[in-house]
Amino acid sequence: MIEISEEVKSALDKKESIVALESTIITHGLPYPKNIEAAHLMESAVRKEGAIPAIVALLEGRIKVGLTHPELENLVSKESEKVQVSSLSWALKKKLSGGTTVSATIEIAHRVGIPVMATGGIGGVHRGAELTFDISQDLTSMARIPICIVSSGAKAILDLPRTLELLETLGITVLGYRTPTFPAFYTGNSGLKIPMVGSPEEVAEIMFLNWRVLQLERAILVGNRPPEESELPDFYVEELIKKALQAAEKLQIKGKELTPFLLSYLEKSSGGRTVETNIALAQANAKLGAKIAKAYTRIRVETPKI
Ligand code: PSU
Ligand code: MN
Repeated sequence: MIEISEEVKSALDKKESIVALESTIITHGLPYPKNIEAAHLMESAVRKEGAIPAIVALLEGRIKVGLTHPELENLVSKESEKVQVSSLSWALKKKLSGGTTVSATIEIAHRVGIPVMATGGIGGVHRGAELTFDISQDLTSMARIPICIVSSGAKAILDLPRTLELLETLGITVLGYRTPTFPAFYTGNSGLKIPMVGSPEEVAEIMFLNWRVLQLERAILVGNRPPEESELPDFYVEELIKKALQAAEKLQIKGKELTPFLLSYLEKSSGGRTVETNIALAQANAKLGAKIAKAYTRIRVETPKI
């Protein structure tokens, strides 16, 4: 069912380092044509570190790992679905095209043997989830898929303290990359303390310990602060988020439409500033993902038996 591009296939055969990239950020998270630019920037960030990028997406009912540039153009040029793991089989049956969320992407990437995925910010517990029960499938997939996810924490539109609590409940290892607190997507510091690591090698060793030694079948989340120069002031972001949430409530936006609606509202109300930050951090996460993938490849080569 999974079609792997020639480049990614050859990288898998040669045991080279690969970074999976989710595609809902492209189809639903960022506006056209910035979304294509962002995809290219993420891919080149991975390549610059000497790893191979693999955008995962659905094209006319086929699961693709490693979109070619014409396929990427094809994906963004038409109506596309937001495909979570729960709607994957339905989307395949209906021969749809769509962006795969973190949840669907990690299930696919893990199946083909890619140990690292990068995105902007994972989904999590929405604000007001005690009433709506809106909690992202990203978390439940992370609780069962052993893959390293590099992100700038969870998206700021969410309830970050509750998201972190749920990550803990699910037994997901959360690490701050050179930071002692959970990043808050558009800003670097949520004030929520997490364990810190200092290098890609250290992350790779923890991946090895979790999966190969302790046999824990769960994701590892590496929180990477957004680049300092692209951070937005937190009071400014918070004001915009409150307005976005009010608008969503008024328009009765729910379920999987909520996150894309909020992100697009923030883009418009900030005059595009949130999109610039989102692209900058996604690029930085792709770069760190590549460094981690390379460090993990080195460990795997050094200990071939395990
Ligand atoms: N990171 C971004 N922008 C995005 C996403 C991540 O910078 O749009 C996407 C991912 O695909 C993630 C999804 O899985 O948002 C979460 O959606 P939801 O809250 O509906 O689970
Ligand atoms: Mn949801």
